[in-house]
Amino acid sequence: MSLAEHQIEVKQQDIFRNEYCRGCESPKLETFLNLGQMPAPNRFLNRAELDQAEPFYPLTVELCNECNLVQLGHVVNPEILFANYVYSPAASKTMIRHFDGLAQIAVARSEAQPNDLVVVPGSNDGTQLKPFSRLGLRVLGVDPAKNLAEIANSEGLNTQVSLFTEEEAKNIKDQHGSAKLITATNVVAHVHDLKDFFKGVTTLLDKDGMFISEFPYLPDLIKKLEFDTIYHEHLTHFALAPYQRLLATHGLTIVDVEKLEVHGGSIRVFAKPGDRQPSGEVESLIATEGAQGLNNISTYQRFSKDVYQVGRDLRSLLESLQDRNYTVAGYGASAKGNILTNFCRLGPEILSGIYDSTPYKQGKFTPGMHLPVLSEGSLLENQPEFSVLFAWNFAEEIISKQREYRKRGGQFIIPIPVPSVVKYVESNGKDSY
Ligand code: DWN
Repeated sequence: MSLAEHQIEVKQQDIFRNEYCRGCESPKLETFLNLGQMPAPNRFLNRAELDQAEPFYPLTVELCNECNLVQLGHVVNPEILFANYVYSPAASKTMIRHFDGLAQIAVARSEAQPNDLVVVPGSNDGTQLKPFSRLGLRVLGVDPAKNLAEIANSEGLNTQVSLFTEEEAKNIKDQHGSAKLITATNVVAHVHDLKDFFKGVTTLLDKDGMFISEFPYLPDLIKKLEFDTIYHEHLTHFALAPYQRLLATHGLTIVDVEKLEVHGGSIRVFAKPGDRQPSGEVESLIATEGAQGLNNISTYQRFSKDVYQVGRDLRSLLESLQDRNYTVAGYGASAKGNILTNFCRLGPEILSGIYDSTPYKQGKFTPGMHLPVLSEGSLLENQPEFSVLFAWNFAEEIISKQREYRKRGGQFIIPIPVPSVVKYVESNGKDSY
């Protein structure tokens, strides 16, 4: 079946063209990258669905020439993307540790007291709620994914099934009072109607409360060519300057910012209602962004050229291994992996399958390329000579965990920014690479 035959006519209500900047509402949007037609990145298929047509959506990226916000050119209906959601941060010890640390810092910085309310939009399966609950706060999760909210509620982590909107914020405030703390990690980038979202934040947040948000940091994406993190769930890719401007329109001041390693480089932004003095870190990060040319379309045009080169380099590396009759698999059936495999057309003729720890994904097939998702446990049984790390953000955790695979000769490949076989040294029992 050709790709064209494969793609069903996308229904009008499933996608629309983003005509105005979702930060400043300017119409001056300029497309700088086109990743082609892409399936929803987390829409894994059962075997019975493989011969059914599959929706693909245009994936283009634009720069607002007014406020320099980077955003997708099309919005896919969030119902399609998030109603039954398979991403769970609990799949990684790295993320569990990360959210424990966030809770400690958030409580310290907001001076939240036991029994104060913390609300977590995009609370997923409750992994982010647990540490706040252990610290004695009243927790409330808000997430549109019914399947994930059920997991959180089954563990006594109060979660409502909805998007976080101004209306929901009013209902929450009526029922639970104002929130001392609102934390949104890997959420703000997923929201189309940011005005409604931030009206919700300012409605619900206590006048002396704190709003803490975390998201992948655009300068890292550009610098490390992390184009596989561009997909329909991520409507916006924030640098600090346009984010500061967006929050200011809602009466929120960014008082501090922290750079993070997670997800290929993120930032943690601390904001409070009203006029406040930003820290020196806020000012210096914004100055650095200007120096990196993030307000200049030529920076993004160069990025786009580099993206296509990386795609070609990855495909030719894998084809060269295939020509030498090596078996090559993928490791980590991540959303970004589904972007890479579709962008580079890496189908079952190149990859033998993708190993993954997520029970829900195992036995299914990846969107678009229909690669079988295999259990992590079967890696040693099958012992592919090479495994492409599509979960490169967890490279250390995965490479350390798969010591026996490596001892038997298995090698990992990091796909971006330079597709390469990972060379690691074992010294005094510790692997480093
Ligand atoms: O913003 C988002 C980021 C935070 O997470 C979401 N919109 C979607 C999601 O993106 P992703 O699917 O690329 O996320 P991950 O967590 O990077 O995906 C990692 C994949 O690797 C998961 O399917 C789990 C798997 N994994 C594994 O098989 N063995 C992960 C670890 C740590 C492992 O040891």
